[in-house]
Amino acid sequence: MHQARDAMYIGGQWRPARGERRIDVLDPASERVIGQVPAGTALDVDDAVRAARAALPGWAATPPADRAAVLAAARDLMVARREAIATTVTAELGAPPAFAAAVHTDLPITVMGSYATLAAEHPFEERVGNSRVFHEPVGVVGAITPWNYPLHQVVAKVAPALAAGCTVVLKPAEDTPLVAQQFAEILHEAGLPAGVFNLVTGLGPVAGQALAEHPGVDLVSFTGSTAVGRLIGAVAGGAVKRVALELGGKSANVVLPGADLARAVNVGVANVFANAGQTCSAWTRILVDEARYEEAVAIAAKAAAKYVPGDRLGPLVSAAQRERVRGYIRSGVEQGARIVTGGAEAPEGLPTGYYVRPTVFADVTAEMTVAQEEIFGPVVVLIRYRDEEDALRIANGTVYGLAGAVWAADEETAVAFARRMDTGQVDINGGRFNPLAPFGGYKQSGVGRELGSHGLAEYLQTKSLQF
Ligand code: TXE
Repeated sequence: MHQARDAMYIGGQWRPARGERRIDVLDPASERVIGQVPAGTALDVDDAVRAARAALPGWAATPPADRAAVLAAARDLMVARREAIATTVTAELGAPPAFAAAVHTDLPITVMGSYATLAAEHPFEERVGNSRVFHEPVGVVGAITPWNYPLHQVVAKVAPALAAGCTVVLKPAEDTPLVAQQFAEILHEAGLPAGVFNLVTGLGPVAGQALAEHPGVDLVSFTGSTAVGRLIGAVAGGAVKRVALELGGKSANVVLPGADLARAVNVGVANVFANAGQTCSAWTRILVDEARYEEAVAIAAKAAAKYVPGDRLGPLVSAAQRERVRGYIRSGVEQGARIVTGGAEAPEGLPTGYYVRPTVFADVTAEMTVAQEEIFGPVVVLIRYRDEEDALRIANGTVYGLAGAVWAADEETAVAFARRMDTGQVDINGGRFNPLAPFGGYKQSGVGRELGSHGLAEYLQTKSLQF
C-alpha cells in the first residue's frame, strides 16, 4: 500500500502544504485511519495552477510522439506496480483484492496505454478545403475526481489532457487520495516535465471549488454528483471556460421478450454489485416483461446471494455513503416495493466496515424513489413492462442518461431499441468493454465524453488558417 505523503505534488516536487489541516484516510472495511494527507487551501491551488501555467508552453510545443513516450513509460510503471496500486485501492476504497487488481488497476492501465497510442496517432492538423485546421491544447486543466474508481477516474482525465498537450491540476476525492499520490509518483518517474501535472489533495468545497473558480484554469473536468456538477457548470459558464461533466446515472437493463433471461439477469446483477454498486454507469433498473417477471426476480435473488458482504461484496466507501444507501432502501419499503433479498439492516457477522446487504427490490414502479434516484450501493430494482413502448417509456423516464443494456433474441431488434434510448452508452446482449468507445451522458448525466479519441478531443480547441 502507498504510504501517505504529507505533501502536495507541485511543479515537479513534493512540497509542504500551505495550511495546517489534514484529512484522515480511512479503510472502509476496518474503519481505521490508514494515513493522512494535507487538506489543500486556495493558496495551494494557486501555487499548482501557476506551476501548470508556467509548464504549458513547453508541453504544448512538445512533439506528440514525445508526449506519447512519457505516457507509455507511465503505463509501463503502472504495470510494474500493479500489485502496489491494487493494494492501495483495497485499503482506501475497500474493493475486494481481485476486483482491485482486475478492474481498478487494469482498466486505467488499458486507458493509459490507449492514450500513449492516440497521442502519437491523433491528427492534430488537418486540411479542410482551402484551410489548415490545427487542434491545439485548451490550456490548463482543473480535474476534479470522485472516489468510486479512484485511479480510473484520474487517468480518464489526466491521460487525454496530457496527450492533447494540456497541463493539469488534479484535485482527487478526499476519501481516496492515496492512489492519486501513487499516480503522481509514477508520472514523475516516467519523466513528465515539472509542472505539467500537479496534485492538490483537499476537500471539495475548499480546494475543489478554488480550482474550478481559478481564472488560470481554462477547462474544468469534473466527475461526481449531479448536485456538484451543476455548481461547477455554473462557475465555468460564468467565467466562459470549457467544462466537461460526468455525473450520475440510473441506467436501464432492458430484457426484451425472447432474450436469454438467465444471462441478462445474472450479468445484470453482477454489473450492479461489482464495486458494491458504486458505479455511475451501473444498470440499476432491470426491466422485464410481465410474463417472465417472477422468473427474473427469482434469478436475481439467487445471483445476489453470491455477493457475500466482507467477501465478494466490499464495504461502501464511507459511513455517509452507507447511511445514504440505507435511507434509499428504507424509502423503497415505505413506498411499497417488495424486498426479495437484503434490506437496510447491517449484515451479520461483520463487527466493522461500511457494509450494506446486497438488496433486490421487486414490484417496483417507475415513479418510486428507488427507480428514479441514483442509490450508489448494492441495490437493484426490477420493474415490469407491458410491451416495448412501455419498456422504452420507463427506460427513458428518469433525468439521467448515462448507460444501459438491451438484451434481445437478435441483434437488430436490440440495436433498434437501443437507438431509441436517451443514453450515451448501451451494451448489446452483454457487449464487451471498449476503452476506445466514447463514454458520457445524455440529459443530466453530463456534458462531454471520455475515453478514446472523443475523450482526447475534449482537451483540444481548433484554429483554422485560410489560404
Ligand atoms: O460526490 P461529490 P460524493 C454520486 C453518487 C453518490 C453521490 C455523492 O450518487 O452517492 O454522488 O457522492 C468534489 N466544488 N456520485 O458526495 O461531492 C469532491 O471533493 C468543487 C457519482 O462523494 O460530487 C470530489 O473530489 N468540487 C459519481 C468530487 O467533487 C467539489 C461518482 C466528487 O464528490 C465540491 C461519485 C465543490 N463545491 C459520486 N464539492 C460518478 N459520476 O461516477 C465536492 N467536490
